[in-house]
Amino acid sequence: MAERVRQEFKHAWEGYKQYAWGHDDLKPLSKGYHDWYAHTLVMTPVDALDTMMLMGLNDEAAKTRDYIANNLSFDRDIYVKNFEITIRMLGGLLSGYQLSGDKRLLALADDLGTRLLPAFNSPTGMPYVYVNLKTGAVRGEETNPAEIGTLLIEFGTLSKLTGKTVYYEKAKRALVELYNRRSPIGLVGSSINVKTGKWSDPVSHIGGGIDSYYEYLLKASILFDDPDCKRMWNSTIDAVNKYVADDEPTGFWYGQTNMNTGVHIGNDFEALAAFFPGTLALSGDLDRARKLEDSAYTMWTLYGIEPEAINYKTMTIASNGYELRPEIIESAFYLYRFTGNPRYREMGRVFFDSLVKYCRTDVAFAALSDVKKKTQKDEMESFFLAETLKYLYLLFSPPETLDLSKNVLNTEAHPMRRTW
Ligand code: DMJ
Repeated sequence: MAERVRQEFKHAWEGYKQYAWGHDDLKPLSKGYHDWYAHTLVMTPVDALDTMMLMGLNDEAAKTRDYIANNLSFDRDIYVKNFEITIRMLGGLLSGYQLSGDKRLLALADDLGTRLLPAFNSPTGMPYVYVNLKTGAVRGEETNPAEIGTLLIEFGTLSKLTGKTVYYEKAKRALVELYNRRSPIGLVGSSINVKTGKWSDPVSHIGGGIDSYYEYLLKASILFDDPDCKRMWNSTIDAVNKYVADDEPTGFWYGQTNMNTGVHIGNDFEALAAFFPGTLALSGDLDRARKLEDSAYTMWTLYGIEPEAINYKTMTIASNGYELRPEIIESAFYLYRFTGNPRYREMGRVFFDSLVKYCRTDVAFAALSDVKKKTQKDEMESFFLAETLKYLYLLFSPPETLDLSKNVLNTEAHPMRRTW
């Protein structure tokens, strides 16, 4: 199975190289390319580099490192999304450096980190959504917990590897400022203003927009042995399990809850929320992790591939489409590592077979706009190579391929190794 996954990685990578080389993303149906901004940031190669290394595609990885070192420049007059560029690019450069020792990647990461730092210059210390890589100008004061709280693994690692403490301090302060604005019952909402520090949407959940905030409280406590993060994780997970978890006849789920009152207000579960069994497993809560992964698996098998969101009371689709997302596979990987139960590899085989059956194209893989009709759309996000195929590969590979006692994977599946 690992070899089959590796072959499919090569298939998608060859398609990217042939039709989109040097650009951010491949368009897998029209065989063109898409750049996020006015200049390419060479996103797919940076995001995919450590997957190649873990798969032992060493010649390809060496060529890709050379290309990145010679062609990637952050000296661009573009407003980038701090969160996305941090998790994909900063994370990819740092793990690429740690796996190869190529100092050119660390230099690029340091340059990028410096250019992203002005994002934190808000009155609260919580980052603006966008920052201009050349001028340091910022925009976007309405943001969410994920975009504020999913930075410490990357900025913290950059601090540890460069000796520049400012990166750790800025990202940690943002995380703490967010945590300090939790409600009296310990929950965060969906939107917050970084200038005023006031919540503009009080709906609490574990899905997109909050998801990786929880993940980084736990992972930063592990990677950096940071007792503040551990304390914040402990109190947060207690509140989430008390007010957001929902036991239903259809399974164990997490829904939507008002952050102030604790009143349950919605029954949607997103594909993005399927990262949570993995985080629960990493925290040692195998009981909830197992139950939630079983629920997510039901969601995947409803139509043979995972919808973007369902209503878990009615088991009907709330958002159609499959974006080639990794989360449910990531959770199967953690559960397999921590339980050794072959059930999770069986799930992985089902995920892989669905991907090949419905998303594979002649040149790569395509997202779906409709999981019932299995209609493909012209998108293959870089996380498909960074995460989806990496977690599948790791699920079927021996544990030495990635030692979880020495590595913490960022939210884009870039492994950070505690070398300090
Ligand atoms: C990835 O960029 C990351 O996993 C992020 O945390 C959520 N969205 C995508 C994958 O679905």
